Amino acid sequence: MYDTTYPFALPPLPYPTYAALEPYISAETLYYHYDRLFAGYVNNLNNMLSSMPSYQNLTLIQLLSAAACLAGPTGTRLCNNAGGVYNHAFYFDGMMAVTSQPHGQLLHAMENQFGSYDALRVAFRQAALDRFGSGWVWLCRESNGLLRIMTTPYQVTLEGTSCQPVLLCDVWEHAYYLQYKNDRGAYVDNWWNLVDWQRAESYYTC
Ligand code: MN3
Repeated sequence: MYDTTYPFALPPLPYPTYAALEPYISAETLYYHYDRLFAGYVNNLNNMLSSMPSYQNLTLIQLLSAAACLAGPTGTRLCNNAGGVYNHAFYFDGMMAVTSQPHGQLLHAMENQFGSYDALRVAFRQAALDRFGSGWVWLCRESNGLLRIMTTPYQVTLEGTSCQPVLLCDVWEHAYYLQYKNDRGAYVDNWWNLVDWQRAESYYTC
């Protein structure tokens, strides 16, 4: 949905059922996260743009750039809502109901830079725990081809940076609290079972 324009539509759930990601993400968590939180960002963005006709022909990616140039509360709201839609779309698209393993050039890069896939997960988990409050943990590719783990607060994206997103984990409490309570680390550890490595590889190599 990154290249679509106003009015934005909530994409169909990219899994067969709300229970498809269990036991790693419960049906209740997924339902509230997708149908309430993600849908809420889509609705808020559409409501905001309904009175901003000059922005209605911009894609989601273009809106993020435009938001960065808009000063004041309107820029902040546009950044929060467009970022919330972009980040949730990337997060949900990046998971699937079948467990797979990293492979190809992405696995090779992980092993070269971090020593192993396991070592990368340790570093990623630490980054997730170090992200104070609400935010996101990214595995991204720098312009020189190197992998990097980054975190962003609130609904900040990587647009405007030199990093190409490869993987994205939502570490806002709403992503795990119903099931994991305050144990963000356990949620992140289990989240790896849901990563769509085919998609991650395609983002890494594109
Ligand atoms: Mn979320």
